[in-house]
Amino acid sequence: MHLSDSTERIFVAGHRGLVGSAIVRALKDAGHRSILTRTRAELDLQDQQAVRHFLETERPDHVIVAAAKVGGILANDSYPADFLYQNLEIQQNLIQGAFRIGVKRLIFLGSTCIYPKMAPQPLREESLLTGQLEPTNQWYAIAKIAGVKLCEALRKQHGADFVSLMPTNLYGPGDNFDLNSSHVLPALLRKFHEAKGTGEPVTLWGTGTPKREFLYVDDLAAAVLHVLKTPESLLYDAAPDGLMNVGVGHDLTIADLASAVAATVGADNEIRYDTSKPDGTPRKLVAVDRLFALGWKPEVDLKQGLKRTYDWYLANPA
Ligand code: GFB
Repeated sequence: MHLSDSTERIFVAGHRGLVGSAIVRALKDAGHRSILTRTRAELDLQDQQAVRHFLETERPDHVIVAAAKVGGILANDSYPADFLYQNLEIQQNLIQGAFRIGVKRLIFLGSTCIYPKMAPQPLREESLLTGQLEPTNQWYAIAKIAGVKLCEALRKQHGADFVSLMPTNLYGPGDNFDLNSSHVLPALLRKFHEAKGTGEPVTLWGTGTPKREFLYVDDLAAAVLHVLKTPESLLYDAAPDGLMNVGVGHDLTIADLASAVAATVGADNEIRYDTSKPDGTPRKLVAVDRLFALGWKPEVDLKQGLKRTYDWYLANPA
């Protein structure tokens, strides 16, 4: 059942991450005061007994699964076992645990890399499991597909109101700027910032030709809140299988992203490409008709979002 009252208890798993922290901000801004959070030291989400105990004791009305092992293309490719196993454990403990205590609604967050590498663009929810995955992130994708299917199965078998949101590539304040494990956008902000005024070239990975779609994380948080408040009949009319993409509806090449980042930072360094690094999937623009039909729209364009993220980076040196 949807969120209808600001006193309902909402557990945001992963509240210190890019996504979870934005969701907590959005909930607080909307006047919600019963927001439950636990740090990793307080609650190990890979520990099934601990998660069950926490949920049975705290009895949240709603659960948002924003906790996950995430990273950019190189991290995904380098630590396949971690990405597969940790995500399976975290999501299974939370989804099954939430089901056992009968939460009103659960929102499971994943990523658009669940769709086949060569699926028609824009990627529709119906393309799930119609082809081969992108090899660099198939491990993470398989875990997330299992989560989507567990939510769908619990709904089919038991009528659980569990829904899955698949955001496109996210960025914003609180992002990871570590060059080995980050996604492309924070990596480029850091690379151009550090190269600015040095006359040194900036080296990008791959060929610069893949296209990506970027969603500002506060827009995702607004989408989560919007879905949390949408009555069941409307929600499952728009998404009969309980799966919904979240994106902006347009993408750009990594080379064009680099130009936009350079302009934000005020850098004019030469750009080089290290083609020994992977390109990943050529394109993964998502179809957002389902969520748009429910009345949500993104508000922060790439220029504004880059500026806000760069300002955050400057104010929060690593
Ligand atoms: O954001 P990113 O790491 O992940 O890379 P994916 C996107 C594109 O940017 C790739 C290129 O073509 C990279 O080769 N790129 C260029 C760079 N320079 C850099 C750089 O300095 N750092 C990084 N990280 N990339 C991830 C998945 O895929 O996207 C995850 O691995 C998840 O599972 C996430 O789905 C949203 O967009 O390729």
